[in-house]
Amino acid sequence: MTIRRSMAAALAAVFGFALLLVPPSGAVSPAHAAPGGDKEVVVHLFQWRWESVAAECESTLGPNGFGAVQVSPPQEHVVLQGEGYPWWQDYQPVSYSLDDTRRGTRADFVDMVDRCEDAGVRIYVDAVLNHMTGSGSVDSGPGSAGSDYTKYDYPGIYQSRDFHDCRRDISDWNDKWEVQNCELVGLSDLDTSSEYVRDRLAGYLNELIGIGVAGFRYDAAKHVPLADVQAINSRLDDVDAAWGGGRPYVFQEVIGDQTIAPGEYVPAGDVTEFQYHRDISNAFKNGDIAHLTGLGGNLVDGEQAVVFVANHDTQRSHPTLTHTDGDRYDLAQAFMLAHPYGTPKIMSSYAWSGSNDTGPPMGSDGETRATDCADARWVCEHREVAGMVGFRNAVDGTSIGDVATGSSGQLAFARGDRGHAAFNATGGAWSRTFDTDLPDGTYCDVANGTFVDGECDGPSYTVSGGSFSAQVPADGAVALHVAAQGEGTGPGGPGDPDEPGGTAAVGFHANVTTWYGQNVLVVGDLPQLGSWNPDDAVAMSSADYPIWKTTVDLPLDQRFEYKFIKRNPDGTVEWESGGNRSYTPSGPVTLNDDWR
Ligand code: ARE
Repeated sequence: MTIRRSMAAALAAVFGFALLLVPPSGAVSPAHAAPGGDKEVVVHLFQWRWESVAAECESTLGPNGFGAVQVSPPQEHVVLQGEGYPWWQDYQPVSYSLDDTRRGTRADFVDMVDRCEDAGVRIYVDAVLNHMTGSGSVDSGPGSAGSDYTKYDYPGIYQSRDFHDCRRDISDWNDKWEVQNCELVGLSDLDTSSEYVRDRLAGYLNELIGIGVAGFRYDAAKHVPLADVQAINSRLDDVDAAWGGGRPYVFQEVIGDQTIAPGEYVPAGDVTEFQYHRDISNAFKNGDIAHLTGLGGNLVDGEQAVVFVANHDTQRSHPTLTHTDGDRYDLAQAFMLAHPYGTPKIMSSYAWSGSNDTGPPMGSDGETRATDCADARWVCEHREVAGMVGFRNAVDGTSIGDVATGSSGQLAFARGDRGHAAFNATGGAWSRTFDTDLPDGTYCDVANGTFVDGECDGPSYTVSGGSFSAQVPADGAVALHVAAQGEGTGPGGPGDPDEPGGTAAVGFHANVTTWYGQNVLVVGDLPQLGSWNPDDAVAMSSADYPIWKTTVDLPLDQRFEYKFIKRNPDGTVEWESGGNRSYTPSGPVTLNDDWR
């Protein structure tokens, strides 16, 4: 860790970035565990039924290397028929019974934990510790498992004395005492300083650990004093031997503000980093990403931060960039997976229109439907970035290396000699040759496909002599890593059924004398060669000056025309003389030319 930190500092000095942060090391502190070893990516399958989560672990999450699923709160909750069964019923516990929630039974839950474990995927439970029910339209039972209750009275669990005395809404958010002792949106606020309440909460969490749950999101953690969170943590059992038997992973929902900073809760576990969410969402929304290698300086140390582009609250309250933004949003989630900072949490949403209270697809009794990703009501955006999860896992332990930028919306970086990714938050393709430390070879583009069991269903790119040429799609990315090598079958790849001829790697070697500051590019009639637009021409490497080199994958058996151009430092372009050059590749080839 010390070595990585000093490398990061050196790079920061070279590139002038404010701060380069590195991913968690997997070390276990006495207070809490680090996220899932070398598989740290979390996906929030918001409101998914237990059996649907299990199926997703088997079909998608395990094979693609996801580390964990955050599941919606598994405990008896209020049932608000009169309000159309809103999604937020879950955040009003009635009891800690797992018997019946809108997402399934206790048996379904246990089966999910087992099946996900078999697929190598941990379950993190969204745990509501701060409060019980509110006094909305329905303030008495029964709850989803049939329990009677009224606000401040939950028979057999809590009675009035177990709640804080400030029985009104938080009104002054600048007053920490109020934030922690009064009621968050009118929810009965548990007195977590009480030994009984602490035991009761820990009992619930330990039952989950006993089932095989490996970690928790503590909902509304900043409304529980730090000492109380730590007292609850100290009562927790170690997790299942399948997960190494150490402390459960704890991350706390702390929305930092002027009263409580997320860093305050680091002693009790990781914390959600909302400033990251704001910075990244805005940067991608505005197409202003070229500076993002260094992020900002005001973030919690990356080893303690859980990061996200959007979560289930922000997609409703601050929808800067959400699944409704399509490719640009997917691109931001892909970037988060490629960048070393924090523990990434991918959002997986359901679609809704109208009220933000609208619950997930459900039956007339409010029971949530099984997820079907082919049904547009389930967005399943985690599948759009599934290939990038392997990238995250493969580059673990490396820092950001070579950085390349084009316009302010374009950024590419190496992750040591293990990965290289390019992001293009503009409306046009970004063609260029990237210097890379990746070893020579053919790589699966995991930004546009997945790599499972040695099969690449995306395009592929060839790294040769320390560089690769790519056309990064508009609002898209290209990402290569050492654990995903081989020919792809995706668009542009040789095995693509839509492109029976496939492609061939065409090397351009041009002998060109230039003066200092000039660059040489190749441009031609194919989109891969910029369609004769000098702005989209493919840059060439001067590493073997005066021979300028690049390699581009071009369609097999298709004639193309091309020329070389020189670009001056002021942006003006000089074309070589004479007619267009042309070639028809029937396999990999190197074209040796002299500037005219
Ligand atoms: C519902 C109704 C309310 C009603 C209440 C009780 O909407 O009108 O009064 O029930 O009957 C979710 C929903 C709420 C819902 C609640 C319970 O979002 O609408 O209330 O469930 O059913 C603060 C907290 C933070 C919290 C956000 C929402 O600090 O912890 O508010 N986020 C978590 C979850 C939510 C969940 C809860 C907590 C409650 O992620 O999904 O609420 O369990 C500034 C402050 C932040 C503050 C933020 C928003 O940024 O710094 O601290 O966040 O504003 O107010």
